[in-house]
Amino acid sequence: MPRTVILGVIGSDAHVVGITILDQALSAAGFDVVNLGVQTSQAEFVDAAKAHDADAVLVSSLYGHAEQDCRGFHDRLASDSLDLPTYIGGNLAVGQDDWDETRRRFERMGFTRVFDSETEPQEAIDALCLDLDVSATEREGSEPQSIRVTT
Ligand code: B12
Repeated sequence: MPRTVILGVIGSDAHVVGITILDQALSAAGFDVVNLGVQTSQAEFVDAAKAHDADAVLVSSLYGHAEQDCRGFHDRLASDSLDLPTYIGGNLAVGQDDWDETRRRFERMGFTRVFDSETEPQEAIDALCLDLDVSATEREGSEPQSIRVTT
């Protein structure tokens, strides 16, 4: 059965290229992707997860305000009884900082997995397959994704 993932860029962030690539890669790998696009509020993520009976929520943030945009996000999910893996990825802090500390900060906020801006789509696909118990048979036919844009 296809797994449904909610994907979007949180807050006032308008960087669209990353989620477009993730959407294409996840769709090609057999996931049903509900792409909420850019400038998505916490409420829109939660409502979409509920409406689509989602299996996972993938949050993207590039502009450096992820921490403030995600504050209270997991409380909202919990208050709607949504217990599902949540991933966040992108440029999660302002400027250069210690990645391990950034990762730990977002894990403490409740995210299941935290990805940096060097993440290849295949890493997210592999993690989803693991976290959602997608069997090898179900994965057959989905080619490894090597889509990459260098800026
Ligand atoms: C293009 C761009 C823009 C364009 C965006 C156009 C558009 N509609 O998309 C414009 C010019 C509008 C823009 C504006 C701004 N930008 Co800009 N922008 C970039 C730039 C050059 C490229 C981003 C991009 O498209 N990358 C290509 C895609 C493929 O990569 P990606 O987005 O990183 O996504 C990949 C990974 O991060 C990862 N990923 C991303 N999300 C997720 C989520 C999950 C769950 C997973 C698993 C993985 C994952 O997978 C993706 C695919 O491989 C980056 C610098 C850079 N080289 O990254 C700056 C950058 C992101 N921008 C930056 C800034 C500061 C801004 C502005 C605030 C500038 C300003 N003062 O106005 C505004 C914000 C406007 C807004 N409201 O969002 C900073 C952010 C700094 C920070 N975080 O510390 C950067 C890093 C530039 C810099 N070095 O300072 N920007």
